[in-house]
Amino acid sequence: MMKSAICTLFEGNYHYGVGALVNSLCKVGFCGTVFAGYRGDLPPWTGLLNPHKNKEGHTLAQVTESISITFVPMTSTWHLTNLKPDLMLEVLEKFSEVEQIFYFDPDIVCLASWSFFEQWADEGVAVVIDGNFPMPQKNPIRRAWHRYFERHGMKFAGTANDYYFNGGFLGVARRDIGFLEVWKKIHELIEPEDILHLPMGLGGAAEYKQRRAYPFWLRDQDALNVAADLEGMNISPMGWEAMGWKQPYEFMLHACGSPKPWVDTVLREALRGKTPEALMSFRFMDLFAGPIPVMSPAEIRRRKNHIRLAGAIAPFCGALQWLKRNQ
Ligand SMILES: [Mn+2]
Repeated sequence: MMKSAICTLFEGNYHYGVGALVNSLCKVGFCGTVFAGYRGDLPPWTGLLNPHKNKEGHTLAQVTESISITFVPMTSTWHLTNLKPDLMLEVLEKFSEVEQIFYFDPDIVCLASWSFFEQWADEGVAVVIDGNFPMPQKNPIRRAWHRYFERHGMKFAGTANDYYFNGGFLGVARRDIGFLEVWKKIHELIEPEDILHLPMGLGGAAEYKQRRAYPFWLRDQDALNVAADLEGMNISPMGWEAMGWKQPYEFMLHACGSPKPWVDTVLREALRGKTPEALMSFRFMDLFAGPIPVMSPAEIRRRKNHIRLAGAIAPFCGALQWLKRNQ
């Protein structure tokens, strides 16, 4: 029996997403531990799960008989998104019985049965193609990566073809641990760029770094793509359907845009003509219910009504906005 473990990273109101992710894992048949790296406060719902401390002082919460969460405080000053390989490697090093390690962003929920994910990571490093696909080998940004990392002795083999992968999910078998080590190494090699502690979009960095033309604009995701293109890497890619960005919606749903499904601003946006993403929103709402009661049933009903109303008025508000713009 293969044993897998899961990692996620969160702070602030992303705890809603962690709750939905764990609830989805309960539904698809995952058994084991979710290692939730965090900064700041523990989720308010932790208290409902009889939490206790382990010998390292980490808080442990039992969700069901087969799923528990270990909350791991992250001490690095880097932005949490850059700590994915660190947390995954830490779990593999500490728990020799773990054969596969997965990372999910806290804005992702799982839909496919857990055995599907285990088979996937068994094929190679499980990754999903991003919206920025394609990125051919001679793409100038990819070529800038080649030049930068070849100076550090890395050898590119075009393993990633013209794919560009999303950094929100990956699954790695212990056999492919070298992928995580090199991903971490790539982070260390771009640390002199002084961007790893900055928020998404690199606000606070030099102006030219706050644009896609800058080769490390998306940091951990760019670093992941550098790793995937190196000689000897074994990757197993899936297309957009795996993130729920096109049909069939049967693998994961990744609410990568903003606002996140737990932020109740759909009505305000509908007034500006934006139609809510009904499929994502309703699925997340259902997953807020349990086993972890991330939101009360009354709150979920209220939010669903906001989504319905927003969906109904958005086309009309959009038409008014259009008329106003084209007077
Ligand atoms: Mn995400």
